[in-house]
Amino acid sequence: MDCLFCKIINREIPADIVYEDDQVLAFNDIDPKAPTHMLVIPKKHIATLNDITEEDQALVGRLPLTASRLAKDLGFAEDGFRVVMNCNEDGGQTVYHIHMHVMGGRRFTWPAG
Ligand code: DGP
Repeated sequence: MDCLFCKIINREIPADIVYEDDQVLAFNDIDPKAPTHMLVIPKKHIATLNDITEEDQALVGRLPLTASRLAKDLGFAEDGFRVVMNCNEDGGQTVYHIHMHVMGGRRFTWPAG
């Protein structure tokens, strides 16, 4: 499958991996928008948020669970952090394998641009 993030999962492309279990992978974003900027992805290929099915509920639930665990481990959970999931073109999605951006280490503004 010609998917960048599947290639990272399969170690065909290198990445700075910060967490892995049997269902999810987390690695540092190549173009960070905060002092810490990680991506948490399911190992199952799901192209967009629109493609999530009922059977994916537990798997997708692991994304915010992993995000908050990483934020706690890295020490910015209490100060706060930002998670983002972009969907399709208007949402700003550029890689079509769902991913949760996890950004911390600075104060964010709202609304997002
Ligand atoms: P989005 O625009 O929401 O689809 O975010 C895709 C993110 O993926 C973007 O912040 C940059 C990141 N990214 C793209 N290519 C690579 C790569 O090869 N390695 C890593 N670590 N991150 C990547």
